[in-house]
Amino acid sequence: MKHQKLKDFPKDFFWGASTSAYQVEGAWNEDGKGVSVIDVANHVEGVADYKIASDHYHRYQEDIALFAEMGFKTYRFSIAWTRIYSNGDGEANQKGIEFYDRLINELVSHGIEPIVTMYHFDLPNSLQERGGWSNRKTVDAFEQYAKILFTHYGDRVKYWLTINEQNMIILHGSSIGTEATDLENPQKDLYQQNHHMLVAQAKAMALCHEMLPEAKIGPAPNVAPIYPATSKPEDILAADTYASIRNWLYLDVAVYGKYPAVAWSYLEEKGYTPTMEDGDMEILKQAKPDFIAFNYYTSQTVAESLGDERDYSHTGDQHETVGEPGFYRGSVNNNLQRTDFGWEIDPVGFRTVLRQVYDRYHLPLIVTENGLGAYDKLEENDTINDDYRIEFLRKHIEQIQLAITDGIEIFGYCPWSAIDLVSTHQGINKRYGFIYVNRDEFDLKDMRRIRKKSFYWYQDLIQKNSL
Ligand code: BGP
Repeated sequence: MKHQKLKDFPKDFFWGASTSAYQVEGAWNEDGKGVSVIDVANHVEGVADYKIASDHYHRYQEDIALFAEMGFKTYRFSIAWTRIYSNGDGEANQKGIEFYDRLINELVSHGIEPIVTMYHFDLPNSLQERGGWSNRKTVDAFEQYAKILFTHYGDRVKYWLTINEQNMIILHGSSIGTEATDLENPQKDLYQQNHHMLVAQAKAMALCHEMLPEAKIGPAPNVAPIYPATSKPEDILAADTYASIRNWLYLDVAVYGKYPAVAWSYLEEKGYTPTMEDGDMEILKQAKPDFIAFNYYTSQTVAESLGDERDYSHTGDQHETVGEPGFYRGSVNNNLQRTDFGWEIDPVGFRTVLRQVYDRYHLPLIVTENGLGAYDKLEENDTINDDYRIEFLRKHIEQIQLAITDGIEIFGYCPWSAIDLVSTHQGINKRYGFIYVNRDEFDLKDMRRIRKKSFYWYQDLIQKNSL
């Protein structure tokens, strides 16, 4: 649909950016922080681990001053569960609580609205040793953790995100650090974990509304539009199947408190249906998110299943194997260009998915991740000419404006990432930030912060509230 006239971005649009605790903070064992599954996961050889990361734990004031200089209206970050409860539950760690108090105060003093992700991949390892999300008790631990966050920060934090990319934790958990504990039947175990996370999320949403009537809370999955490889009806059906398994399962339960029919029949067919306790469906039904946050990087394309291992496709370098015999076959989309790291670039798919999510749930949307991982080069006079990142963001922001003109309610955009940080699989040299951090994979150099060209571009855009 080509509009003759575009609608403006709303006046109070939340322009900002995102990070997550383990990727940016460092200080992995300081001030009583416990060990998370990320700290103990086997790191990919040849790339940085998360021990120092961008040292934001010690430099948050300098970093937030730069965010304010860019004009951020909001900043989306995550709280490390292991700073609040070293072991995931039990006794709280005062120094961890105080760190986020200082960080939130710093944001508020600059007029930046904090958006807090409660859990971004870094499950406390002590909980993992007790079965992690396979153990129903982890639901209680999450509820206790949610309660302490709402108690301490609820006076200043109005926007909460429950679990970052729960769908990626379930579909690609081994590359994130969440493993199945039942090795005999790992997939069934993962869907049991998934159910526990959905219950934990529902309890946290209900608790948030009870404790903080003014606050808003929502889920934060990774959502991708799923394209059929051709217009063949069988391919279209396969795309619909995969969309239900990859996207809608997570959001339908969060919003409507019920598993979508197609994903549920997949779980039945595979023998993966989770065990539920009495009352679980009521818990899921009673909890309601106030908005939907989601991360968008790219679309995915699938075709009719061939019924065997030919169905598996490795899309780019995304550590994501797509395809499942009997259901759908992973496919490559030749209409799209790719990033340095092989991820397909699809701005138009962004508009499509904004429409799909809004039309399915009728809730306001905020984009909590979107961005380009690239090899940036520090040039003379401390310049980083990341025109490719500007181009990527510009094309995606154009699509947001088109979606707003389509009538979609979008209240914010927080690209990944506010500042360079350590990527989930590919180290620090896969950079996403508006601010360069002067370190390499293993040489920490001086860690100084340098404004990239995209910093000034984004600053100008925010100031004008327009492209
Ligand atoms: C998302 C995660 C982020 C971030 C991002 C980029 O899935 O929520 O934590 O890592 O992807 O991915 P990567 O770091 O692998 O490039």
